Amino acid sequence: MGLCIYLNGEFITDKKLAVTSIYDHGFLYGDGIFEGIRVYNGRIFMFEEHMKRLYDSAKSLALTIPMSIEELSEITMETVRRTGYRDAYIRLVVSRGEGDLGLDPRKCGRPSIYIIADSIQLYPKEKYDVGLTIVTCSTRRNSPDVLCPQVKSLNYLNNILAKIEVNRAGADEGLMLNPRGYVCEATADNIFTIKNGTMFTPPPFVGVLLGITRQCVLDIAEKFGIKVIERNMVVHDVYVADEVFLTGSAAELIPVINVDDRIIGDGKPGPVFKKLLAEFREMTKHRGAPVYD
Ligand code: PXG
Repeated sequence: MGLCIYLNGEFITDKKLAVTSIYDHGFLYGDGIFEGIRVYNGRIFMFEEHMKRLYDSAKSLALTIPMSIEELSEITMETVRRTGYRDAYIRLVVSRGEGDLGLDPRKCGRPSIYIIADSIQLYPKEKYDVGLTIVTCSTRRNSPDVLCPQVKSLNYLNNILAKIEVNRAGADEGLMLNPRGYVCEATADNIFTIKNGTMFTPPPFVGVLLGITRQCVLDIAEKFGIKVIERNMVVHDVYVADEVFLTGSAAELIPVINVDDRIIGDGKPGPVFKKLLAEFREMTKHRGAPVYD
């Protein structure tokens, strides 16, 4: 029991043996897609949503995943089952496959499927208690008319460039804007603000990935009767918010207490955030597709 990797038909438990062709266009051109999925308490959280998003990303790239969503879901299940882990992180990658040194995807035979089921690297607990310091990055988020952010592609270069800025600034995370300067999201997380009890988050068309955790938060807010407005925001709106937090499959809900040296609220994770996080954690305990009998 331990890490398990599915690689084009084989289950591999030794990381060193999980190797692929350097002619894979996923490697040569970032031509492929991925999902990052959590397993909580023996259940794959929001599994159907992640699988649907994967197949939508594939469709957008005219990449035909060589099996049905049901088959790939079952193989993903089996990969997790073989780890024996009750809490895990799944990285599901589909690339265009092995081709030649030209761009032409027709030269690639069959798309490659890689599933990594590994133990989860949690964010340090104190980050949830103390909150993150973030900075606005000069690297802009992809424009939807260039590469739609709904496609969770293997090309994350803008986000990586933003992360390099974050590291240079000694911050925890970065705020990415769209080419017009509207707030989009962090480098791999969506953003929410709270002002006078109302919750705000950037709308889809501004150029954000419609995160699955983002949708969970919208659902929880509805359940609690919290008013939510999806609208364009500028950095000023973030600076003057009462609360700011990020959401993502890996980060879950994580508070932000400093943005470009502006202290958010009283500099501590706020009450709305705490309430939402508690409900989210509750949700992860019993929701999801069971891996084990
Ligand atoms: N925005 C972007 C750009 C993302 O890549 C999210 C928001 C949050 O989406 P979900 O569906 O996870 O709530 C993502 C998440 C990781 C990892 O290690 C995750 C992402 C990208 C890179 C790494 O978990 N995507």
